[in-house]
Amino acid sequence: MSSTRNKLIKILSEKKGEYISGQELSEKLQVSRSAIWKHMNELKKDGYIIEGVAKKGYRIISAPKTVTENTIMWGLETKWLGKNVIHRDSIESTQTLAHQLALDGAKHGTIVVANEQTKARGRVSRKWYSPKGKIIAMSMILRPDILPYLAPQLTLLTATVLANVLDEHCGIKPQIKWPNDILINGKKVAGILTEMQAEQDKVLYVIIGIGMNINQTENEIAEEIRNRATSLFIETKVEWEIVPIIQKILEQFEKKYDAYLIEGFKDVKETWENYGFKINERLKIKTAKETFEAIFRGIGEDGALLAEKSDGSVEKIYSAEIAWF
Ligand code: BT5
Repeated sequence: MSSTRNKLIKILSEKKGEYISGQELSEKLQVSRSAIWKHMNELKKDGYIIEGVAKKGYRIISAPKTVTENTIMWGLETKWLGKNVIHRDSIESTQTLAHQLALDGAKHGTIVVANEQTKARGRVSRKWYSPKGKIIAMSMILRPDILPYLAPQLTLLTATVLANVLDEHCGIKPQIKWPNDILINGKKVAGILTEMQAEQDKVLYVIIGIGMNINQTENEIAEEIRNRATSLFIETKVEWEIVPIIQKILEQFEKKYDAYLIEGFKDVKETWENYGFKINERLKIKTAKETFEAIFRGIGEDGALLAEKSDGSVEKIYSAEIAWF
């Protein structure tokens, strides 16, 4: 997208539906009024509904519903996150492209979004289903000034953002299964994949991948996962617009992330535990070296899973799979 068009969307979105004259736009963007008119026509082709009224100027009535660079930026109220959007209709994995872009120097806050992924992955290279037009598939490139061992906290932070957005925007009470699954009624609706490039004591970049099932019907959920996966549509019987959900996620993430860097993990811990799945219940915990049963006592000040063993001692677990009975 041309940078002029980008700026045009930004200006129009800041006007929030009020008219802005062609003259003012041409001054702000330093292009002719006929160039403005051409850009408006291009936006209309993209699906924007734009009203042009003599002597008043232009205003955007509505943005298209499909996910594109433009539609994500239109009306997005962030300072640094999603100011650079890379969109693909179909891609193997937004995560893979995000790594390439980060290595090529992409800016903090760049996001990669796709309508479909053909080779998306979960943790330890598990398969992630990402069917066309029905899902959120997004990776955020971040360059946090934190020590590498703290990066898993960003996964927990992201989980609280997704849970909050489902709660506040969609009216759903989700749960978070440690560390990275978002569940509705016990079934997974979203997953988070955090990957990092770091030196000994410096994070070079972190990529947070978010996959969320939005509009799949039951039949459109892959058979292999049907008994344990769900979508917003299945849960609410409403077809959701994807762009506003992406925007809410970006806006909330930016706020929480900025606050986290200043104030630390405490607020994230509290919110996480509000949504925590199976807290104070017995879990089966499988780490790389053992499998044992314990009572899940929430998360520690650092985000570790707190597992109370039968002798009453509490162990901190940093990497494990959990199951229940
Ligand atoms: C995750 O892994 O939950 C992380 C998923 C991250 C996906 C995003 S999409 C954007 C970005 N680009 C990528 O390539 N990835 C990220 P994990 O905790 O390992 O869970 C994987 C397991 O979830 C699979 O083994 C399946 O059992 C299940 N699963 C696969 N697809 C699913 C889906 N669409 N909905 C719910 N569960 C699914």
